[in-house]
Amino acid sequence: MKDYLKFYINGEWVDPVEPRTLDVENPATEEPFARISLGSKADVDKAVAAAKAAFPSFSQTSVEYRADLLDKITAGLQKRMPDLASAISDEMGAPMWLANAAQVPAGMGHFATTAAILRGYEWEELKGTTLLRKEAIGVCGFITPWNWPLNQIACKVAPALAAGCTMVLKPSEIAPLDALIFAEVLHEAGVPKGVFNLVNGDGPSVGAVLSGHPDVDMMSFTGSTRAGVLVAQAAAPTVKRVAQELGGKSPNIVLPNADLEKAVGGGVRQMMTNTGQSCNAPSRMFVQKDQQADAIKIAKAAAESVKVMMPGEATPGAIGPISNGSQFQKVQDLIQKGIDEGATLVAGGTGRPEGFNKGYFTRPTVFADVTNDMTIAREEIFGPVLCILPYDTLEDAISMANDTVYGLAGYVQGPEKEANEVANKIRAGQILVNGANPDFSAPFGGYGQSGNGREWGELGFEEFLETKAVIGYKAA
Ligand code: TXE
Repeated sequence: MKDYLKFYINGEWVDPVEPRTLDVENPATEEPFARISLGSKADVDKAVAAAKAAFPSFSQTSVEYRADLLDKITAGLQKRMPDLASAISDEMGAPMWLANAAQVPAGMGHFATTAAILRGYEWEELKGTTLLRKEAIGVCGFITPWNWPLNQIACKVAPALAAGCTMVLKPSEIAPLDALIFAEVLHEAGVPKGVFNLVNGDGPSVGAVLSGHPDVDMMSFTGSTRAGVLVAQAAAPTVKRVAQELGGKSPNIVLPNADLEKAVGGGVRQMMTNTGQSCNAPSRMFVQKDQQADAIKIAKAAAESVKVMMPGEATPGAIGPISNGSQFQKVQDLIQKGIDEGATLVAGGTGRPEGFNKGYFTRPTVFADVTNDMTIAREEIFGPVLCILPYDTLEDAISMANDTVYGLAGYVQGPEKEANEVANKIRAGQILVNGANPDFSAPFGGYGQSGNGREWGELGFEEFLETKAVIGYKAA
């Protein structure tokens, strides 16, 4: 058991105002292996005060200075990659291969992409005698979850630093350890004191206080729609900007003339990645009625070929446990609900996979004959569970795809022309055509209850800017 009891405030590692601790559990063993402190309002006040004091000078630093800082952070993250990968693996159960190949590189990617955007960004635009000027929004509050922990921190911190903002981060209390290493990297890179602050804690005590803090100008939240609404409610009386990246139930439309083996097999594997714990996971697969039997055969074989392994031993493609006990129970309950509501269980099911008697390991599961009104088609499961829904016509598929409260991502498989047309009809923030890889320079964010605003790339950077209009402007 290791203690990580300090917070990073005003450039120093400090004790919490009131001692209160939380054990961090390894989801593969169900054993606590580390302890963090849980912060309180007094810690948030200290961190926000430090960020507020640092803002006037940091926001006036040069673009070159901040771009160089981002480069130094990228180099620092690269150096600490082994530590970051094993912290993420221990705290949320990512297999080491995935932590090394995706969890850490995704985080680093945001710093490199943002540095390039910053170097080419036009901060002023003259329209006649009106000057439009971009300025940093101010002090930002960040609340992040446990499923892609470093990625979700980096995609907020990188653009905020680039913009000249100062900030307070509350990482997930379930996966807080990578964030502490991240803070060390920022410190070593020379981020000035007070610019970046970290307070650990839970949602109701630290997250809610940060969200409602009068000296915080913007909140950026990633997590459940439930908590995202609470953040927005707490933020409303102080009229701050609120960016929300929330849940999803993303459709994956397999066109009738798609390569079925590739489309269905690829869709299953993508669903299982990170043990199904990605907000943009393609969790509802639409397959034409006549192709059900073939698709089910392919999906069954693909799901059964996904190995479930201990994170440290997992071979590429294998999945680890679900990240925490309450999420494990939620996934188990939803699999049971799918069975109870009459969906056909094609692969997997409730209970742990063979060979496991502890740890939050879950069987890669596929349901067929799912209708869009079933609970498993409506609620975000956030586990390795795929629903296959049959459709008659493409119009039916599109209308079912859009019949959801969410709108984070969409997927289309099939010949380009038709796939592009379908992509235009899906109401979601990001559409991936024919197994495309994520693009860190493309905006990421949702329609509907999947959120507000965009992260990643230039649009993600601009979320941290205010626009000032200087009217009657004449160059002096
Ligand atoms: O998330 P929470 P949970 C979805 C997914 C999952 C479900 C529940 O469906 O099954 O959410 O997961 C902080 N004020 N996603 O309960 O509670 C909390 O401390 C301020 C989707 O773990 O939303 C943590 O830092 N903050 C998702 C963060 O919110 C509050 C990623 C996320 O935790 C708060 C994770 C409050 N009142 C879960 N309550 C995605 N979009 O990627 C909690 N928090």
